[in-house]
Amino acid sequence: MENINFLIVGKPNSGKSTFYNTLNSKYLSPAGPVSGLTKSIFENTIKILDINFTFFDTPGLRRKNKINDKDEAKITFEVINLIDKIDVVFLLVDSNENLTKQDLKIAEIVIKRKKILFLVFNKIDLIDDIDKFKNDKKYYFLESYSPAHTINLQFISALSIESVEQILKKVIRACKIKARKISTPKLNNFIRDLLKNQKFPKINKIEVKPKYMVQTDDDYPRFKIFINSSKKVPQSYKRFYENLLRKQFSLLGVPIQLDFIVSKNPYVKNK
Ligand SMILES: Nc1nc2c(ncn2[C@@H]2O[C@H](COP(=O)(O)OP(=O)(O)OP(=O)(O)O)[C@@H](O)[C@H]2O)c(=O)[nH]1
Ligand SMILES: [Mg+2]
Repeated sequence: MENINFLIVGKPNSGKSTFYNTLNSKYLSPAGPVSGLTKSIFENTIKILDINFTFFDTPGLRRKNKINDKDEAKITFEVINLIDKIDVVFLLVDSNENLTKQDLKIAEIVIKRKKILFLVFNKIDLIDDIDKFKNDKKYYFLESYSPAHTINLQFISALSIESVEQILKKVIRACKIKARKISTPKLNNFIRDLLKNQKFPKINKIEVKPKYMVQTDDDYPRFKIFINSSKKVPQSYKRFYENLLRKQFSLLGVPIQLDFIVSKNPYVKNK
């Protein structure tokens, strides 16, 4: 891993340009209290921790129905397209404001495109009880946000980051997890142990068990799992299996995908 493309997005005034300048240790992108200050995409590459990081600062993203300017519509389109070309997205939110539907929509786009997502609560210096705030957010996400294990939560004050390297180390770790290849024997040992100790959810009164599993060649952890059923598995089964897999192989903070392959005839063994 030599290069990491790192995109900063979020609503206007969430602190993107401030964060961008802190990452670059240089005032490259004008920042200030006026909402909508950044009008174009800024880009800069620097070597940190032996990796070429290319940071992108972007104009604040607003809801479609609030945009009536052609230039803003065009740049919003460009920012969303940029997601395809990058490795990591830092989605900044102002800790003093509630998470909006717009924020969640951006998160959804990033997750769908199988990119690493950090949901970043910025301006944490303005919060009274920081520990309570962090715990509340962590609890909320684990309880109420189904892709919680796909994303990374981060709390910062872009104005005064103690250690940029510490944040970038987390990014590098997530990139490494995303690039992991788990051998077929390891995956099938996992299945063997599961079958010994685990009850599986039933579909039409039949316990649906995995029979064989492989990782694909994709650039993120994606698995094919052959099961003893001819029925399509429901979301709840996917989540159940995904949690076991993430736990076993420490696949946290990265997108993964499970493709269940149903047997045409469940009584015939798949190889
Ligand atoms: N207290 C505090 N203020 C911050 C922090 N980060 C940014 N700000 C302030 O928030 C305001 C907006 O910061 P910007 O970095 O310009 O925000 P932006 O997201 O780039 O805004 P747009 O370009 O308009 O989308 C500025 O007045 C910053 O000084 C922070 O961590 N703490
Ligand atoms: Mg800005």
